[in-house]
Amino acid sequence: MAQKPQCGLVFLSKQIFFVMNTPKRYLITSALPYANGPIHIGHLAGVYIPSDIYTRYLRLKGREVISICGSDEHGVPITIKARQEGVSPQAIVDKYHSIIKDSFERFGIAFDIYSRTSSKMHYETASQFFRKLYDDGVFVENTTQQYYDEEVKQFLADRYITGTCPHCSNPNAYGDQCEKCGTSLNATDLISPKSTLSGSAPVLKETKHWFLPLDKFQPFLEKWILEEHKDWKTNVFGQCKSWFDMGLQPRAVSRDLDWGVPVPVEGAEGKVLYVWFDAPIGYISATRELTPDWEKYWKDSETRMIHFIGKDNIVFHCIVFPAMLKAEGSYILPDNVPANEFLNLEGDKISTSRNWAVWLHEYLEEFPGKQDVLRYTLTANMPETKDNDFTWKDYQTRNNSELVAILGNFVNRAMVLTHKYFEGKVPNVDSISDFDREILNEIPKLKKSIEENLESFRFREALKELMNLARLGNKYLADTEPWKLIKTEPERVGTILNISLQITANLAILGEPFLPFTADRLCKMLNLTQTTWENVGESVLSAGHQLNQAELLFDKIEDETVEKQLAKLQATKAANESATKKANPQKEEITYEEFSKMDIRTGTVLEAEVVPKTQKLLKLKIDTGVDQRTVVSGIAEYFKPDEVVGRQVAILINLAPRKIRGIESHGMILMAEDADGKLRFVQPNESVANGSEIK
Ligand code: B3M
Ligand code: ZN
Repeated sequence: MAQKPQCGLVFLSKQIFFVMNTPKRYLITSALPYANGPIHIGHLAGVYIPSDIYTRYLRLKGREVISICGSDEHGVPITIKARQEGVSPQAIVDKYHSIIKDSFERFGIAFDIYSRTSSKMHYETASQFFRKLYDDGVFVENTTQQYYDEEVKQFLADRYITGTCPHCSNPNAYGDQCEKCGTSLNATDLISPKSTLSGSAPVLKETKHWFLPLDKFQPFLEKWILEEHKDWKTNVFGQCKSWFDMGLQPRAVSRDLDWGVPVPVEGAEGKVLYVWFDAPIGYISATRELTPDWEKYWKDSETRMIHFIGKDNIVFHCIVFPAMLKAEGSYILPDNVPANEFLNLEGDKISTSRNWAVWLHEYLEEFPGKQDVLRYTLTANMPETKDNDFTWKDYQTRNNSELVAILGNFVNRAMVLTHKYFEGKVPNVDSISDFDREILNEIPKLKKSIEENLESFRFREALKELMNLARLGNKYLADTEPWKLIKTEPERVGTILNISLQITANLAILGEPFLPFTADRLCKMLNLTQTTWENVGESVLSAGHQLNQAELLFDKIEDETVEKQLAKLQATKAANESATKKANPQKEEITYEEFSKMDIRTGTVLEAEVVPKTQKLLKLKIDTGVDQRTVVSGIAEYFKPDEVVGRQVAILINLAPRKIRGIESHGMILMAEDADGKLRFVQPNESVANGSEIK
């Protein structure tokens, strides 16, 4: 099992050296996203941005590190989606695996491999892993009563069944887990269970499964976590402790499903590995695909394994998977599992089913070249210790007030002034003033603070320190005002700009884990190739070094951009609401003859005014193509007069005239009324001659 790298105190000649046995190598895993939908900002803030920052940081430090991820392609979430879309599970995972993989690549998430659990390598690896535990007698074979849906003739596992959580009373807990309190469940734990396939109350039916006896692993797991990993994040440590307090229960690691890795045991036809047994093994199979040296990552105690996940996956990565690895006997265990909490969107929980999300693949299309703006905003708001919220207003503010005004502004001034006064060459340092020294001394301090924060998975703090370096640069230029000295003290200006360019170069190196696209552009502008963590300091660029052309790193995001995104979300909300509202039942049937009596035409509104002393009525003058006539219409709550003048409408012209508030109304405008009573015009999709007959 992995020995934690110990801080050794070595007393040598009265000096104390901290000898931190830096791990020989790192194995970074990121939760395998279910291939039943695209990636959204909640996934990014919870798992993939922290994982990517940490991995990039280790690479910059020259550490040996691999970053593993891939699509989680089994399990009931996939088969439910397939059933919804009327296609095969394979079609679903093929579709979303490529969308997810492509969007990660375009967003700069730099995995070493992004694999998938429907791969042959995974089937082989997962089957071997299960078989080893089976042959070693680790599993408890048990025939138990499982919930069965008699209407669809299917056992109900995981998300095929829902009910009330016995621990937190969440009414929408699943058969394997309650997402609200995180507790892992057996379907039979649910109160008033219901099939999500037919909606019916399921019956209990006998079936055989293999159970991982987590109860037997509790003493080991408690010692391993509660004594040896007190350094784990409070939210993680606390969840694990609560499960220990409840007492771990045996968990079935097989399912009666036709989609998944078949249970490699005689007499197990129709049974597959439980997705949460199979998926974490996906980390291993992906590593096997990546390198023939995979065992040095998974079986060498000098490797430090870190799992990046969301809080709903803590039980599987801190309890179930470590028990599996311990039982198998040849694997290391995770050294840390820095799970993040959840990100909400505009104050509401992100939801795939309600389409309440900012989808990564859509963001990349709508905001080309702005990957780092989203990376920056999500890191600044990362839900590291508690749920947090993403708003488009904050996205705009972070971009305009921080990226543009602080980072972009400083870099641009340093670059432009050097081109203006020194032909784009790094100037010589003349003499260093006390103030210069004060500024330069801040660089190693900020570097150290960024390091310490990243080593402790405090990404928000680390990012703040990076921006403090940009603030330092801005302050330095504002206080020294080189533009005022160029005529009288050009050597002083040279020193000021040299120091400003060293700060810029440090921003390029230190910023790479957080803002890789910006760092790349900065390096190109600076013509900087040496960018390891050790290069950070006060003389990254030598005097005389030729810079490339300057360009603006960020541009302002206007209010219209935010309004467009908010309108998109409002439309989603409206669609959700109307989808959940039932339409009125059909009216009594009529014959074609009865319908053909109605004379419906296209017309154009010529004039409109509110009927005095009413809230709902507009008096309209309409050109029906047959004549011009007055119609009184109850649409004033939804449309102002100037919004309807000139609009083409559908009008029933042979309706008997009626007096409304003393006005004779000749006809009726056809409107669509939604479940909330809101009215919308029914109109031709392109303008046609007035009087055209609607049939
Ligand atoms: N597919 C992600 C989720 O629960 C799950 C992670 C598997 S990591 C092995 O949304
Ligand atoms: Zn619960």
